Amino acid sequence: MKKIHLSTLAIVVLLLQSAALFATKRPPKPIYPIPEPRQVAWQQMETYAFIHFGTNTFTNREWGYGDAAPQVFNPTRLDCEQWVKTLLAAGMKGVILTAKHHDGFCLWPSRYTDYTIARSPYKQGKGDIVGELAEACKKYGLKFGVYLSPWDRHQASYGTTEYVEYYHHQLEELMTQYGPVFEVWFDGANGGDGWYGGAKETRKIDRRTYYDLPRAWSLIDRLQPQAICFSDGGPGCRWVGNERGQAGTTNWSFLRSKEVYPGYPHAEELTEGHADGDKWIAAECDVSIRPGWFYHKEEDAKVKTPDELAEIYYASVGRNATMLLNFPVDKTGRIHPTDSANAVAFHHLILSQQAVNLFKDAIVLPSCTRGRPFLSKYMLDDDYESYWATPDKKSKATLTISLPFPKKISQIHLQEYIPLGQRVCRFAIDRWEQGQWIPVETDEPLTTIGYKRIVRFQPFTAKRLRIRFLESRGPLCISELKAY
Ligand code: FUL
Repeated sequence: MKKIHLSTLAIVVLLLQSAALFATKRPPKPIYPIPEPRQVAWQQMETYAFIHFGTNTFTNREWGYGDAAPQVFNPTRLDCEQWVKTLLAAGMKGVILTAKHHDGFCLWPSRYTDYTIARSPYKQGKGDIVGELAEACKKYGLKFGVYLSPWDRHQASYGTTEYVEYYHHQLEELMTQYGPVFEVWFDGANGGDGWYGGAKETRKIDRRTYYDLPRAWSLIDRLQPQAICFSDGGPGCRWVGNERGQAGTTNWSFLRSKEVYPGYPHAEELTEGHADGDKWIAAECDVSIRPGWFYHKEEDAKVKTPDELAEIYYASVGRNATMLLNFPVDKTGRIHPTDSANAVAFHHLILSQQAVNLFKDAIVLPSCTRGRPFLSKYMLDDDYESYWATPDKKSKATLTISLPFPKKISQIHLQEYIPLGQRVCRFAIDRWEQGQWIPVETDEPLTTIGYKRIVRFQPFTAKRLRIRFLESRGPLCISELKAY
């Protein structure tokens, strides 16, 4: 009798245990700050392009003083479809155009000034390059964005409240006339000397308050709710603190948002983000394919090579940032053949380096798991929305990866499921060799992961590897794990 009773109990316990094991678990609680869905969608673009084009292209300058005659703007073979096709072939997912740079000249016929393309010879004053590019983007499936320089060295009213109204009106034109916009660029270079309607003087503004940027951001939220606003301190994404395309090897997607503003003097902090930041503001790496942002014939032999561009990709996309690659359109109105050839070759180089995921048929054994549907196999399914997670109290864990046969590996990709926050602070990779675990020597320290971390090393051949998550802000949520 007693015996029967015990075995019944054992069966009940067993049933309860397996029920617990197979029961659907709740996802880990988010760890704040977390991104908005539009910030996740933006980061998933990974690489997109900048186009710097304007009077500077024709006057051979980087910063126009604001006094160039509109007649100098005279592209003879302009073709926005050539830009878009080139950018798509270079793997770019979007393009941001300098609708207005610091010189104040507008590439669209703004109602609020006559310092525009309407007074240029281009299409006898009937052109609208913002519109033509937006159209070409729509036709070929590239996302479209704009750069509207807050600093304007042409306008006489610059420095007064009248100019601020002018600026907001122009922003409204751009946000209403050209269809969906994915990003709006608020440059940090601000104030200083300029033509200012002939005054030719130096004007200083308070970078924190002058432009009333919160108003601009709420206008964009209302008219283009999917758009990301770039500035040194966000709110959508932040400057990475340099124009070399280099994110920090440690790169948090957070900032202490009240401290950072356009023109923030401690740019080096933006390279790593603020580990204790209160807002999700991920980094964007803006970098030009040439030394300058605008076209200069003397830089025709200084176009970055495919290898140099690949290094930038690994230092930006590979370190939890996006890569914003600038193409200086030339005087004819086209992307120069060298820039186009190198950018396309760069894209093919990356594709060839990441052609076959060597972990595709791996068996990944986690030291712990949260249970269904957060199993380790979801790191291998190429679906960002599914992920492996650890139980609530487990912020350290090990993944042991077994391959069906030895493979030569030179990079490992890790992606956190960022809708629940950025968590990992430190991790390590080992390979199994002659009966023991040997630490893999990596090109850079293994600290943060975020949306994507690409770890590169001297290629080695292995059948078993191990990833140790050593420190995290909470339970782990890893969405993708790949090797090439
Ligand atoms: C800077 C500007 O001053 C440069 O001319 C360029 O537009 C670059 C992307 O941002 O702050």
